Amino acid sequence: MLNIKSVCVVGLGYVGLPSAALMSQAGYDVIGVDVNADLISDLQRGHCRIGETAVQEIVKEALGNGTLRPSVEPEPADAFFICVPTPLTSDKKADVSMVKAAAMRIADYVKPGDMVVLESTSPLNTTRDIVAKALQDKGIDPYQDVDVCYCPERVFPGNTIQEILKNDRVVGGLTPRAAARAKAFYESFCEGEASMVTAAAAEFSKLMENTFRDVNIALANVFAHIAEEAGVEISSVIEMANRHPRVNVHIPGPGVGGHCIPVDPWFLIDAFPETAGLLKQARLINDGQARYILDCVKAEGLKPGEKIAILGAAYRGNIDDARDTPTDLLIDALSADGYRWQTHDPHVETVVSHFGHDFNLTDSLDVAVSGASAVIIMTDHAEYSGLNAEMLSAMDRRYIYDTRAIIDVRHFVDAGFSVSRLGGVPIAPLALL
Ligand code: SAJ
Repeated sequence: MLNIKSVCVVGLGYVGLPSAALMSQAGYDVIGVDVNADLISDLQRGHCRIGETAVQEIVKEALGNGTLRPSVEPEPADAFFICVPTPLTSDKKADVSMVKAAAMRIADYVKPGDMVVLESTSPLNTTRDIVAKALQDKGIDPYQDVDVCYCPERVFPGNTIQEILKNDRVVGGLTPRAAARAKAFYESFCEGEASMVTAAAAEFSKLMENTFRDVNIALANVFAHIAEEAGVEISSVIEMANRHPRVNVHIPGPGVGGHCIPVDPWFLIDAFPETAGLLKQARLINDGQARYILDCVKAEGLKPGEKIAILGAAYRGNIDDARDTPTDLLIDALSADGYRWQTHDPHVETVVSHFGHDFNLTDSLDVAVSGASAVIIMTDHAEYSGLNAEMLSAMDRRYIYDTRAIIDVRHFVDAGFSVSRLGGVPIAPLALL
């Protein structure tokens, strides 16, 4: 039934490239395709742009032994995988143009008996209305001639290889035969179990997973605001609440970044505007965190023109990924209110602002904090949990806002700093003795 020896993976980003390398490691003959000619020539020279060591190792091995061949042009294969981005347009709609372009490109190479799988996070019915349609337009019947599926990735950046190998998957077929074939394929190189559903159910499942997280993070952020108003420190309360066997309050923070969670709920909000009010509210709460934090900092008496040191450009801790980082929203708010800023990150080398701002990125903590009137900790990098007063001695004024609750508050208060923390500062003893 599987009948797959060669595969063509279109889109060699954070998901496509490691997936292609794992398929080649499992014995498939893989051609990896990307429209970015620079990326392809880097790969042809054996250079992998993804920083994760495990990804680098496996990609280099696959390139080295010739089982993964990078190219700007697709080739005939037994199975095709589309792993291209689906960003948001400026009016918060799904931009599926890259899925459409990829589907049209591979349609020239697909022959009867092949399998075509969409992995990109997509609005409901994209597999049917865009991928299957592109095949149909070339005279291929997507229900009879080939097997068409939607199979979303569930990768957590920073642990990509293990996540691809171990996580269960949802395989959504346009037909039961297509779902069964995709299940057999994924289970041939992944340890997780693949559940068979319709393509639309798999598309919905992916959007539901990330929306669940966004709404729960928004709830935690609202709890943090309430805690501040009520004068109760949030983290100890969350810890207590989570001892209930059916409660899992998430962690409040500076907002939600990354390429998926701040994006995917909009696919549902756009398609179901009347029904998805809660989802929109959650999005606005999470995107409003940066402004909320800056207003707290301003309430400490900081004047426009003063310098703020931002610690962290990555969207979460210990990764070099700064896509859709909440730091960009903070910088936009700082810029609107006339502050100066410098951003420190030990992992991130480059970052692109949605608003056209310069992050003023440095990997020197001294440079970042020198002359600053405030430090705002945005990312939970391990390096920041070890901060001490001496490391911030170049500041002009001793004030820290910790959005991630990771610094040793007692140490800084004893050293003469004033410290704010999202959800309140735990100065009083937590337990009643
Ligand atoms: N965050 C909080 N509080 C929390 C958890 C996260 O503020 O309690 C923030 C993080 O700091 C970060 C953002 O949310 O800015 C998103 O981070 P994340 O840890 O939720 O995960 P991502 O975006 O790196 O990966 C998510 C994962 N999806 C889910 O956990 C449902 C991953 O499995 C998906 O594969 C990935 O999105 C994706 O590609 O869709």
